[in-house]
Parts: sequence; C-alpha cells; structure tokens
Amino acid sequence: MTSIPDILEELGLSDVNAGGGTGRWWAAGERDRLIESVNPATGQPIAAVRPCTPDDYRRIVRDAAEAFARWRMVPAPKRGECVRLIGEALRDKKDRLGTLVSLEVGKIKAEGDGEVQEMIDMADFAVGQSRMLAGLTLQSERARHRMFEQWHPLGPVGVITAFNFPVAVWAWNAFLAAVAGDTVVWKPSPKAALCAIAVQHICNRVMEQEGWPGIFSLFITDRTELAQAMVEDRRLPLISFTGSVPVGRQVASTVARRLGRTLLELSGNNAVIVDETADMDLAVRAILFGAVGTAGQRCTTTRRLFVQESRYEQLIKRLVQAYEQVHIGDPLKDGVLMGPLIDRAAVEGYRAAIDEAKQEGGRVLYGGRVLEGPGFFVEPTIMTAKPEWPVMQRETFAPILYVTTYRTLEEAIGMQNNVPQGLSSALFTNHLRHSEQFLSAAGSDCGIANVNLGTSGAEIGGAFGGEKETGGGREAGSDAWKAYMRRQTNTINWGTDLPLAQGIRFGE
Ligand code: UN1
Repeated sequence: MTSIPDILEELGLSDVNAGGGTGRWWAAGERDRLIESVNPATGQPIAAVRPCTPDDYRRIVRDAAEAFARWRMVPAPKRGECVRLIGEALRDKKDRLGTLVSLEVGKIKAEGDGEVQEMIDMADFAVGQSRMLAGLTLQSERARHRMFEQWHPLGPVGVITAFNFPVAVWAWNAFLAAVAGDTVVWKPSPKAALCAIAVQHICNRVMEQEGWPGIFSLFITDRTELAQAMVEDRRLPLISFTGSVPVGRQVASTVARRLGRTLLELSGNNAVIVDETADMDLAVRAILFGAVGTAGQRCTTTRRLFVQESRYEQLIKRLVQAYEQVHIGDPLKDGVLMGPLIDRAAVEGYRAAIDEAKQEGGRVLYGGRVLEGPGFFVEPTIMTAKPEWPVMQRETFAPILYVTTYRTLEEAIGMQNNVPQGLSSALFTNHLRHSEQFLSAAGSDCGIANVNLGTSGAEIGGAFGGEKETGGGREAGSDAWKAYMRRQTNTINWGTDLPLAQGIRFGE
C-alpha cells in the first residue's frame, strides 16, 4: 500500500508534513491547539489539523457572503459546468480519496470508494438539475395578469456533517447549493477533518481555475461555542445538519429562534420485516449489508429485525452463518468486510447497549464482544429484544441487530413504527398485498420504505431523509434542490386596468 504521506500528497495536501505516520496541517488557525486525526483501525494519529479561530470564522462567513453576491448572478447552467468539472476531478481522485476515507473513519475500501462515487453521482445529478430549477406558471384570476414563480439563490448556507459519511453528505448539499447559486460554509466532523480538507482542495482547485474562488469554504472546529456561533449566524439563512437527535434538537431550536431554515438528517432506527413468503437469500444478504456494513455506523443501518415466527429459526440460522463469514480487520485489506468503530467512546456505547439489553432479558445470538488489541474493533452482534425496551427505541451507532418475532403484518408494522425515529424501513415479501399494505398510508411511517431490498445504501436520485425525530429534511435527489433556493411568486399586470383579487372594489 502507498504510504500515508503519499496519499496526502497526491490529494493535494502537500502542506501536511506527514512523517512516520504523523503529520501536521499548517493552515491559518489556532496556534496552540491541534485536532488530531486518528486512524480508528490502529488508534494512531495520521495528522494534526489546526482548528479555526473565532476570527477565521468571521472572515470565512464574510467572504462567503461576498462571493454569494457575485455567484448568484452567474447563469445556473454555468454554475453547473463548474460542478461538472468537480465531478471529473473527483473521478480522477476516486481511488486516493476513497483510501483516505478508509484511513480516517475506518470504512472498508469498497465503501470508501463508494462514498466518493456517491459524490460523483451527486455532481452529475446537480449538473442536470442546473438546467431544471424550474418554477410554475399559474393561472391568475385577473384579466391580463400573468402569475408565475421563480426560484432564486438563497445565500451562503451552512452545512454541518458527521464523521460517518465524511464526504458524500457534504456533496449532497454542496453541489445542489452551488448550482442553486449559494455559497457553502462547511463545518465537518472534527473526527474527519482530513477528508474535508482533501475534498475542499479538490473542489477549490477547480473553482479557482474557473475563476470562482470562495464558493466553497471550510470551517474546522471542535469547539461547541464556535459551532453554536455558526448556527446562530443570521447571515446563513439555511443550516443543513446531519447528526444525532439531541444535537439536532439544539440546532433546530437555535435556528428557529432566528426564524432561519434547517434541513435536518438525524438519527434512524431502521427495521427490516421478513414475512412468511420472503425470499431468504435476498433477506439474509440485505440484512448483513444493512446491519454490518460501515460497522453499523450509517444513519440507515438496520438496527431492528421483525421476523414472522414461522421463519425465525431458519433466518437466524442463516444470519449467524453469514455473520461467521465476516472478516473484521484492517479496512484497507482485501476480503475484510467490517472495519473498526470510530473511537473509544463508540466502543463504550456498543458495550453499554449490549449490557442494557442483556439486563432486560435479551439473549446474544451472535457476537457481543469488544475485540482486544489496537484499534476500536467489536464483533457484529445479533440479540433478541423486545421493541418497547429503551435500548431498542434509540439509535446506538454500532453493529447491533435486535430481533423480535411477530404473527401478523399489522403487528410488525406497528412495532416498526412505534419508535421516535422514522428514516428507513424495508419489507421482504413475495406477497403482493403485504407489499402494498407496507407502502400504504397505514404502512411504514418512514421517509424511505423499500420492498425486497435493505434499509441502507440509498441511491442519490431519490430524496433522502426521514420523519419524526429524524428531522423531516430531504437531501440529494428528487426536488431536494428547493431547500437551497427561495421561491418568489410574481404577478405582472399587462392590462390598463387594476382589478383587485377576490373581486374587491376599493375607492371606485
Ligand atoms: C448517512 O448514514 O448519514 O443510504 C447517510 C445510505 C447512504 C447514505 C447514508 N447512501 O446508506
């Protein structure tokens, strides 16, 4: 494998002086404090990054606001052309950037590369969207009046992302925002600062070549008060936040206080239902990917499994066999399916959830142990559990799958919906009526509902997001672009009279 310094250099992080596995990122920023980027597979630092100061923050937002004043007047298809070139640059760097994602957050290489592919797909989507930021023409009730709507750029927007999708989630937001005419201030997770710096470099090199510096900017901090300043900042009309429910609640109330807009992608607690007619091969593969993929650290991870009681024995037997084949280890090694959790705290969260479920009376059917040695590795785990237990009601960001049996589909859908979160859901069935029931108004209450495929691994073409405590936001495909623009209703009177709406006569 190429060394860490090589990878950093090839990604244009030449300022990172990485020697012996440890490096430093010397940018503007706090002189005396560094944020260490740690490889979760070894527990060793990769590089250290200087966080932004309050002064840096003020400058970043001032510049983003100034750049917005110019960018909003560039025709949208021209903005799309910049994003097209960014997509090309990402294609060129896919392998290297995918490796950096693996190194910094512990995803297996296929998933690190997959995340970069998700950025590329998003760039392509945004390029097309740049010619389709269309408003409606509406029918005026007044003669010789034309009524229509237009979508205008919104402003500099704030994007706060989590460690688990350190590059793709920014792209969902940033590429749509950019074609919409917004500038983007990105606060990445401090646990994935290198990925953010690398992406920022790749994109900004393109933007500078095209004569558009300052459209994307990066604000790295691990200080709550600085993140809070960003969320409170009236110059950012939209804050897009991906993370936990407790932090999302704070973001939402802070932004609501200034009557700004939020786009929230918060916790999921996603379930798979396997009915009596399900194709077991499909179900087992989908559950394995959904529950074990990314070491259970996706917001779409399968955390709950409801099995029709007649299929329970068979499904558990096959799942355990599949889990036994999962190689855990260095995420960059061929054949490894599960890398580490992000840090020690995540390992403690895993341990605590398993202990709590055991105390309630849950049985471990597979796994359940923290692995010795360097790095933050755990076993993927299957446990029996009851849906009302608090541990099954909340999202633990780890590969723990809770299993419960059911008799009727109504019962299964009821249990599935009876949690505070509402992101993703899936039913495995060959029964037409079950499928329709699951997708009906009385079916799954989630933002994503799938039949015969799992809860995770959504493609970017659909709107991504969920209901209830998941926050209600929609990102990526469909009409998610509207969140980054302001709608204006326009009426033009081309007549010589001034008829009033609702037939009102005034002073005539
Ligand atoms: C996330 O975990 O924050 O659907 C996003 C998926 C990915 C995105 C997950 N495309 O699993």
